[in-house]
Amino acid sequence: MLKLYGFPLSNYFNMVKIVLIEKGVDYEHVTVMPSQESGYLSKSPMGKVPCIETEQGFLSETSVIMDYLEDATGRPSFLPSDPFEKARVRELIKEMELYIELPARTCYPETFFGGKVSDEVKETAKANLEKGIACLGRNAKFSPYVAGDELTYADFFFMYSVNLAGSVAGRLWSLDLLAVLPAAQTLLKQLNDRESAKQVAADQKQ
Ligand SMILES: N[C@@H](CCC(=O)N[C@@H](CS)C(=O)NCC(=O)O)C(=O)O
Repeated sequence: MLKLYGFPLSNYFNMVKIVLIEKGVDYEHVTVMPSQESGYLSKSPMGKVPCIETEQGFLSETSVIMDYLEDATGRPSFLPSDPFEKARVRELIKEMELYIELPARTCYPETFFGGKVSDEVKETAKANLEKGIACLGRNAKFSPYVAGDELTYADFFFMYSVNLAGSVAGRLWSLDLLAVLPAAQTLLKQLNDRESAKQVAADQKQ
């Protein structure tokens, strides 16, 4: 059986977990924290979570795991069959990761973990986040889903990444990051209403 390594407070872990739930794939959860110990680095080369263990070996990097699950498991599919539309989904995921998730992440220590982040880092993060959200606004469709009328991996990435970026902006700068994207707010609510999302949220709460 496929094993999913990670912990329920990790947003990346939850992106993979919701895909497994939505696809009805049986899996075993192995609770691990990110680690630089050699035992874990042999599974996840950067020591990050999540990673998965398949019959052939380990895989890490969330978007890569999503692609693997798409190819290795049955329906439902969360990628369009048309090559261009498929690439568009991957483009949206890459943009969300590079230009929203990663800038927001530089402020996670102060936002979520009681730490302190320098004003310089915060200013850079704020400027980059605003650019990243503008990029999403230009490139995503939100009609109603991120890439158009079908639920795709971009939605699973969006719901667990952009929501935390929103928390960063709200807590650090009293800024409503999604104010400029009302359709994104509607979609976030809609995605969070899915049974799979409720299960992820319940496990997170525990
Ligand atoms: N690019 C990785 C990022 C995963 C990631 O950053 N996970 C966090 C937990 S949410 C982590 O392991 N952080 C520990 C670290 O960066 O060393 C992916 O797509 O899976």
